[in-house]
Amino acid sequence: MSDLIRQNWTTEEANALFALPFNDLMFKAQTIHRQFFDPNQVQISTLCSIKTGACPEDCKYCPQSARYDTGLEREKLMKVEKVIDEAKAAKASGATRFCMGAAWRSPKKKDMAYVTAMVAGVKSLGLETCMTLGMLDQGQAQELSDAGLDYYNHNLDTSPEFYGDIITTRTYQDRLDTLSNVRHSGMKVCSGGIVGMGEGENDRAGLLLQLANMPQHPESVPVNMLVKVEGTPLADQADLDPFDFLRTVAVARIMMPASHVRLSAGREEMNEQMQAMAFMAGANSIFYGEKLLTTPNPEANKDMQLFKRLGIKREAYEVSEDDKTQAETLMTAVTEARNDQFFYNAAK
Ligand code: SAM
Ligand code: DTB
Ligand code: SF4
Repeated sequence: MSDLIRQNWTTEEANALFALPFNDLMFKAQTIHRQFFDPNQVQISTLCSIKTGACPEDCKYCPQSARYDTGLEREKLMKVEKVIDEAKAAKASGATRFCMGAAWRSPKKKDMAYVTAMVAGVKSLGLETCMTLGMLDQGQAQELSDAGLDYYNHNLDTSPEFYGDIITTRTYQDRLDTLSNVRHSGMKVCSGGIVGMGEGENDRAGLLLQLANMPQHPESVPVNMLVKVEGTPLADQADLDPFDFLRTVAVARIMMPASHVRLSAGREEMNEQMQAMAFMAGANSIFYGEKLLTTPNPEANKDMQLFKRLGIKREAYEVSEDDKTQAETLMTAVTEARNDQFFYNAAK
């Protein structure tokens, strides 16, 4: 394994990377990027909110928390059939991964049958699957892994030091425990954070240190720029200097050289030059499609035009025949085991 991939980063090293002159940092990030990836390929994932709003947690950035009046219309868990239709549309527009998100603290026992049916259904279309459902215990992580879920997204969001300013209803350790359960279940880990919440550069370094010093780096690292939503406590947060966002992407690339770094929420507020610079800094994944979970994202054809202008190709994904057969078998088992009422009617 390359000696560039390591888990013993120090605070001083992370701070020193952030302190590099911008051009030196960009050059270093791009140089490392080219040793691990084709610099002209970007992976694309489409998000789908399978359960929207009314979340009991108090994450200060989030439009879906029941504690803030953001005018968001709450929706119950989506029907399995509808989720599969959305996944078909995402596939037709060119996405290779379908990421399903629920505004839950953690899934309830009764939810598991529905979400595992969604995994099997989406996977049998030949898409990679990802879910973000809140905290998981070891049993729930195993159930999702056994259903064929490829990735689980659970963000650390920020540094341990700044975390308490943003969320009080679950601890940093709770998040680390979920990530450890996901890793042990055999699923791939997707974990990153949000910048622009009023944190300092040391907090951005602190977040990346946590991620890069895990026993194994997350395969996927989303770097979100805060989407300021009216009604949330962070609605009036001052803008982050765009160069500080780009520095965070570059340092993520350097500290986790083989991980996909995702240019995530916040692209709607970025111009195309800034997005191009993020790809130069080592970002090689985006959320694709008009909507994130509840807020707008650039239109799909605008992204395709940008890719064309930059000579960027979508990263291909081929589902293995074994995986496809397993998903189809699971789908048959799920549909046979449950009557149509269960499968096709809206879940409670
Ligand atoms: N409820 C689950 C949880 O929090 O684990 C899953 C969904 S939650 C919306 C997933 C992630 O979206 C959060 O961890 C956060 O990093 C990101 N997010 C939510 N609201 C955001 C916002 N306004 N701007 C940027 N990122 C946001
Ligand atoms: C992640 O890191 N960002 C995505 C995904 N994981 C689930 C979510 C972004 C949400 C932005 C606010 C919204 O649309 O509700
Ligand atoms: Fe709930 Fe997730 Fe939003 Fe936090 S980020 S309020 S847990 S939906």
